[in-house]
Amino acid sequence: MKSWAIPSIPDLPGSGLPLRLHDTASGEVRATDPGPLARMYVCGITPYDATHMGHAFTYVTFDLINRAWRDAGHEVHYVQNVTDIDDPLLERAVATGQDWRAIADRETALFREDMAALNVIPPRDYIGAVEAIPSVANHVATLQERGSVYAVDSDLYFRVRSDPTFGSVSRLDAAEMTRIFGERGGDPDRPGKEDPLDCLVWQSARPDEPAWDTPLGHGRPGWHIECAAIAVDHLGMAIDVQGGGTDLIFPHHEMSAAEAQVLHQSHPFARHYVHSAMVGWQGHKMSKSRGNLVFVSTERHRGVEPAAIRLALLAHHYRSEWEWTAQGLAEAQARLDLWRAATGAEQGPPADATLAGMREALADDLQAPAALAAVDAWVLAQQAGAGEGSADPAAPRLVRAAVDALLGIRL
Ligand code: 5CA
Ligand code: ZN
Repeated sequence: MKSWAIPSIPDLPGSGLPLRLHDTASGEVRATDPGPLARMYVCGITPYDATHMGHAFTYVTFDLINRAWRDAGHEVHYVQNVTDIDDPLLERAVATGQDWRAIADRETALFREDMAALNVIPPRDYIGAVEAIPSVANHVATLQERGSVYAVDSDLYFRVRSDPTFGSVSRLDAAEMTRIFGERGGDPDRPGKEDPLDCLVWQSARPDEPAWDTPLGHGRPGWHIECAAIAVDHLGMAIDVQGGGTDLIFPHHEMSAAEAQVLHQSHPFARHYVHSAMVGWQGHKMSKSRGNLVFVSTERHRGVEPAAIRLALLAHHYRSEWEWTAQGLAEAQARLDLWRAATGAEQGPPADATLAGMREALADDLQAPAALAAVDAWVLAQQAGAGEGSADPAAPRLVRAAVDALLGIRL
């Protein structure tokens, strides 16, 4: 699939620090240790509605990882999917009388626009579920050869316990997994399953639903195998980061890791499982199914600057839950104006320590609020005319470049 335009990223003097990130599977903040090429897979949207602030928070979080690795001298191979065929999309098509493909195309186009406006570095490979169907079918056939697949009626299920490490991403017990599985698109109670947690890898064609011809028969892929297939095809195993929001920890990331590990007979699928917290609005998690949404595009179209939206998102650490508010956006706009004025000045206090402080904050599990505080401190000092004697004409430019390269905010 077409991705979106690559933003220019200014070069900074020196180099960023090794990035430490929280890993859901170990429950610890640990150093990432990518080679020259860092490899990251982040779960993409299901395009049946527009990008909301929760999505934006998640993709900006992983954009910070991308930028921190680049600053530390790594190249980044970033892959993202689009779930352009799945139940919610078909349900929306039926409810609104539109063609499911038209909805997916339109919402994916809007997502690209939103991401470009938010200055998010695009994935190198942006892959739709539909275009991945031949590969998914191949991988399911391999799982069959490994004895990890069985049929229920004419649908195919993956035996999750064929991965001896199943459960190690979410670290939930079986009862907890079964409960959550039922709530998040799974079918623990379907008669004929060997284990309630086994997950669908291939669904045979249903009347009035789209289906594709493959060696597995006429049908469509299950959700988890889509991401497992796309990730291993483009990145291989032991990728540096598998990412998404916390709502994907179980079942999605548990299942796709298990499938990839059985496919490749190796462990782990990912060295870090990184999850961003849920953004709420008016007391509830923002979700398409609940309908309590603030869309990036609606805000843009009413004249809100995308950089202010991004700065409002960055005011929160990626692992704390928070609520989108008009006040948070207004504060971000005010901060942006202040930063612009200060970095537009002809001189300012030396900024080497500011750059170092931003790098330290981001390398420490993406402490974006602390990185913003480091910029705020320089801006305040600049405005107060601090250190007039030692004022540096290159400092405002350096702060502007650091804010652009590391935070993705163009002043
Ligand atoms: N297509 C699947 C992933 S393969 C999917 O979950 N799509 S989605 O459109 O529902 O969500 C896209 C991304 O946004 C996921 O990483 C999800 O975890 C994240 N996300 C969804 N809602 C929120 C929210 N309220 N706050 C933060 N992130 C969210
Ligand atoms: Zn996914």
